[in-house]
Amino acid sequence: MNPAHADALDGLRRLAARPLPRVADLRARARATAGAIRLGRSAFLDAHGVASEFEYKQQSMRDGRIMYHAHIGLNDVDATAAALTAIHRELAARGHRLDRAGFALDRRMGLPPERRGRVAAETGPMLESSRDWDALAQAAPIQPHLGDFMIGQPASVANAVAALGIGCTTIGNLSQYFTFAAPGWDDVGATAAQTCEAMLLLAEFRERGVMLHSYLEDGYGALFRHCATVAAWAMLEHYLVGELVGARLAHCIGGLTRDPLRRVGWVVALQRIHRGEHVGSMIYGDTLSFGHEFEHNRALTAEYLSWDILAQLYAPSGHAVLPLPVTEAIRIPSADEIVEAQLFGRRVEASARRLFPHVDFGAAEAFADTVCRDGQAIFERALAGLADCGVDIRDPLRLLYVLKRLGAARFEVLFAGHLDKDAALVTDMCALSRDLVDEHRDLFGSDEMRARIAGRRLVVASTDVHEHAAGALAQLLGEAGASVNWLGAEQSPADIAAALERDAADALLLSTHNGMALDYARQLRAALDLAGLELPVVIGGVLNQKTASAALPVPVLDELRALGMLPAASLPGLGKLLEFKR
Ligand code: B12
Repeated sequence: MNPAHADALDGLRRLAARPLPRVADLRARARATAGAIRLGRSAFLDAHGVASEFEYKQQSMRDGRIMYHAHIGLNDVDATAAALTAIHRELAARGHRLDRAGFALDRRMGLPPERRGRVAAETGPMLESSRDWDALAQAAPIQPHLGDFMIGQPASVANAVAALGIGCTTIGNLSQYFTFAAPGWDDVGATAAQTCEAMLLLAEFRERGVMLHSYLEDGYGALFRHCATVAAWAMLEHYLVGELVGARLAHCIGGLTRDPLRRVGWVVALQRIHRGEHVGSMIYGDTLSFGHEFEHNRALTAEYLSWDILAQLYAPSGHAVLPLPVTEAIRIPSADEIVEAQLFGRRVEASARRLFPHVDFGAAEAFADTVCRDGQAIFERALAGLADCGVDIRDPLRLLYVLKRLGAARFEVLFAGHLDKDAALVTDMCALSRDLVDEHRDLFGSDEMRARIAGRRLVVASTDVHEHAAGALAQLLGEAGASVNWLGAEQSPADIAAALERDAADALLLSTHNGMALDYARQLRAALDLAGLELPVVIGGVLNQKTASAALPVPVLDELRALGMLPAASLPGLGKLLEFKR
């Protein structure tokens, strides 16, 4: 057995024994909390006379109606509520409606209120009073979807209670539990217990149509190399939530799936994984393929959205579709950009309905066959392997804890390693990272670049969950002869300063994406100064910042330069920025 394998199994045995709260106590507490909650009524539920979004989705599936989703999160709740009202008004004026809105909240919402003030502000609104929560459900008859920094974070239970109170009946996001760190918080046991208790709370409202949302590509789905492992993971979540917790699970996928036939294939595969009972939340638009050219982005939307609509005509699953605004690769969208995308989407629906009778779904079915077959084998191997290591696989809290600590890479090595040998279906995200490295290998291998960086001690890290650019950069620099210390994703300013104090470096290369570039850079500069550390800091990614004076995050390149940082627009641009004193 290879040493990495043996290590991982040893690690599992240790995790199996770590003391955790009893699920029976968490379930009793969830039941008591449920007893004290009055399920709210959103303006949407009242407008459509339904008890829950689940009921509305079933009705829409029967009527052959395509439902629409928009993801929204301006800098504060008033701007976000005003945007909802405007979107509803603009669409209604043309005879359309938006069925649901997902709120991209500020990441600090995942923390207990008393911990929120210490960390960098990020894109999206904060909800700090019941008035703020109500605004999301009453600004317009658009059903609220709360799936960011809710369940899966240290404040899971309180946020789930608030969401139920405003009539939000689809609440997430189990996948974020496995990958999204709450800034400055590292108590995995406490987050696991909060996540488990919040899921048990939703289970108490299952018969009233409440669903737990999980966006697979927010989680390990963005890190697994093989599509079959993503399918196995969906089976594991279905087992954990459906069988062990007793809640209704609504899966979402799509943001990192570029191949339209795979997008249809996943709708079919998830229905099989949920044994024909799946009512999905939304199919996320193909965000990964978006660039800075708006015409290119519109054409992309026409392509992926056609197939997402065809999938709902072919195998209705209740998933709402998401026409992405053209600004997807640049920043969070404005209300006007959302309206433009939604109207564009209705145009695409008309042509998809005409195309439908002539479309062959064979390739999509074949994709579903393969990932479900191979996924089932991985799923069974995982449960058996975990049980062999003493993990109680009937304990949802134990599974949450162990699987988060194990991580995506070790899970795939332990239970899906065989897939590396054959040309299994590699995920589109994994293929993109691999292609990025291939595309830049010659440049980083050039004499000029090697002369510049060979032998240099370089620290590479990401400030948030976005790790593919930084990961590719770390690999390219290592191959070009640098000694690379890859810290990974979700690194706080304090983590970075501590790593640099532990191991001296010649430069720091940071990737950031969440609209906190300036706040983060200021905190990092302070931490480096405090530790007396002086080194070049190159920073790339989405270099903007949420501010109180604007509704959308603003670019901050000049401000970063004023802090002595070196903003980088792309990988090739790195060479010129790295000047080392001999
Ligand atoms: C993939 C992705 C995700 C994945 C990340 C998977 C993973 N584990 O890495 C998932 C789905 C998990 C995700 C989550 C979120 N995301 Co995201 N994500 C994207 C997406 C679609 C692509 C980014 C990407 O990986 N591209 C591929 C890599 C290889 O390229 P790149 O990162 O663009 O980097 C290039 C350059 O910038 C440069 N570069 C980047 N870093 C560095 C560093 C250095 C030193 C150098 C030299 C160069 C360099 O080189 C690369 C190649 O050219 C973008 C939209 C887009 N199309 O760009 C949104 C986007 C970045 N995400 C966004 C947001 C807001 C989030 C969330 C907060 C949403 C939410 N509310 O949950 C969460 C983050 C939560 C957290 N814990 O941090 C926003 C940022 C908005 C803003 N700042 O204004 C974007 C722009 C989408 C949007 N319009 O809303 N996301």
